[in-house]
Amino acid sequence: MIYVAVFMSAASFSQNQIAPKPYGALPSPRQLKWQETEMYCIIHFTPTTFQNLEWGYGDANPSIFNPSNFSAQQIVDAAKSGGFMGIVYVAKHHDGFALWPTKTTSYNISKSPWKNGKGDIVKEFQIAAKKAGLKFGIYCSPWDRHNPVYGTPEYLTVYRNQLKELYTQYGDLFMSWHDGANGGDGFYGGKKEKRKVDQTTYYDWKNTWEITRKLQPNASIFSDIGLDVRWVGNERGEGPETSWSTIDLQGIDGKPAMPGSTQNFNLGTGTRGGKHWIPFEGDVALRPGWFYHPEEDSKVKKTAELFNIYCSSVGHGGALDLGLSPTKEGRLHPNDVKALASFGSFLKETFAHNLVKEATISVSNLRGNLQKEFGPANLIDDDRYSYWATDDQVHQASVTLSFKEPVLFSLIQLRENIKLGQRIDSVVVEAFMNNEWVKIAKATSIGANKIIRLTEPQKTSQLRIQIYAPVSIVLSETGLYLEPKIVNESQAKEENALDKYGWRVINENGSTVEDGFYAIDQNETTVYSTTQNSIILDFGSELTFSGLGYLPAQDKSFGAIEKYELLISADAKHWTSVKSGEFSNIRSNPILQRIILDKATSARYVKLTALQAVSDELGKPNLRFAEINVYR
Ligand code: FUL
Repeated sequence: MIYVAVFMSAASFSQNQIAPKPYGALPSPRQLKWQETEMYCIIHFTPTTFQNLEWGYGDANPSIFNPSNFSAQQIVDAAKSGGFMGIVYVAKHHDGFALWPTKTTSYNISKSPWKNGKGDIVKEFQIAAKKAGLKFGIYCSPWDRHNPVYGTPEYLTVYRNQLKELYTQYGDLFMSWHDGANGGDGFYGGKKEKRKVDQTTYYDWKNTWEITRKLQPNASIFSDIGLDVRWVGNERGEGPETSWSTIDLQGIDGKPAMPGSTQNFNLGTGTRGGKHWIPFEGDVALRPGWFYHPEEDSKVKKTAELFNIYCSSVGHGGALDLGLSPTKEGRLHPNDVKALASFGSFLKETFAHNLVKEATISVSNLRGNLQKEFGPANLIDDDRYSYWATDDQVHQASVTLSFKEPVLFSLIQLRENIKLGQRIDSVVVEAFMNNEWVKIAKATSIGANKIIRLTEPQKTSQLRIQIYAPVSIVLSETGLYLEPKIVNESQAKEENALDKYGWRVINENGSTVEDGFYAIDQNETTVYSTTQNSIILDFGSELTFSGLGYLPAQDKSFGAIEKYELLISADAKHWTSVKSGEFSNIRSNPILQRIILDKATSARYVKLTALQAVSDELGKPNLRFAEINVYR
């Protein structure tokens, strides 16, 4: 008996002299590099910019692509001023127009008048990124609404050849970005039809991504399910508080999980102990849409909003991918440049001074008693791979920070050394106040980075972090910061929107729909839900207007109109159609949609009808409106 005990403690003693064994799924070296990048920008600048659309149909004449004053450097430098470390350029969007002189399709930049057909925008971004010291990545849309062979096996060869060109002519890429939006209406060489593809098989991703691995081994592959980086499930850039870097993926209808056909209920949260290491990217545009629209000049996100997004993307263990949209001129609008620079200096100011560096740090357990290898000094050395660790048998431990003078803080930052896996289940943060320990925050899924943002700054001279894990604890960095106050950032209002006094929502027989009010109450959080496939507004008397704004419900995308028809009437009986079209990308990014009429019109009644809408899980077609605006 005694012998066994001695033997065991000798065994654990020696185990604790060396690094803890890794736990669960682990990141690859490629993913570690991606994780360190933390913030990058994705740039949409294609003929779609010149059409003022979000999704080009694939029919734009290449002659419209002719920026008058393009500067990749202006755009990249603005991204850099925002603290971003890389850029991803959309070399081909869904409209199928290649922004580099490709051999794979004649629908490319050499057919545009820009630089007399000798230009190469991908090259210009690559060079500008290099000059600014930023990483470079590429997005090449699998869906191609122009290509006549899209939907046939021949297209896969075209797409793979496009990737091969992009992988061999533009240096080392840090990301290869693949979109999940796929198959549907398009120009397709003039056929103008709908082409459906089976996303689980059509792109043969397994072999397609072999090309990426072979030609760009350092490029992290992003798609809605990975391979290296997963989509977070929304285009607001927000990851939930609990967001594990590990995940188990499930396909739809019993098919294997593939881009565009994966259950996305756990894309945000991941899976604790999941089989794959695939952290999330939060993608969101600096403006409401991914492409530049002059009418959104006053809707550029400001520092407060960007910092919220930062905290729930980078601060929830993912990365922030911010969409930038150059104007037709080929530069970022001054409002965007200003927003990026202000955000960048806010971040610098916020994280300039880590208060923990002033603290005495004590820990409740120290692995093998080895100060240098596993001691708490590693928690403040700005090295995300050095760490404090506990003995193998200690799965619950605390770090206590003691300050000479009370400190004021509002952000608590923690990092694990993810080379050893995502080990920590949760943490509880306590402050010593009025002679007792008071719980002030808790968190789960620490991973590469966790920012706990307090609702109010707290002041204390002692702070304790209780940590819980199923294995020995490995914590790499601890930070305490005070978020500076942001002043003078007003929220932009919809310009040109008419006053809605006296309006009502009616049904086909003219009677008032009581809760229709929610669609015209100037409140974007209240929702009017209807089983009808239209909303009808009665202005009370004839009104002259030039367009209509439609904001779908913001909580979930179901009930959003994907294809619409707008009609007007003088008597709510006889209707005239004034415009129809698609609300591109509304499923993923349910932002305000504007229908601008070719010329102003007058009517007492207006009807917005859904020709196609996003149905809910049960296939119900309810339409859900957050707000309708009408423009003068
Ligand atoms: C989406 C696309 O459909 C959008 O147009 C945009 O490119 C965004 C980044 O990804 O899914």
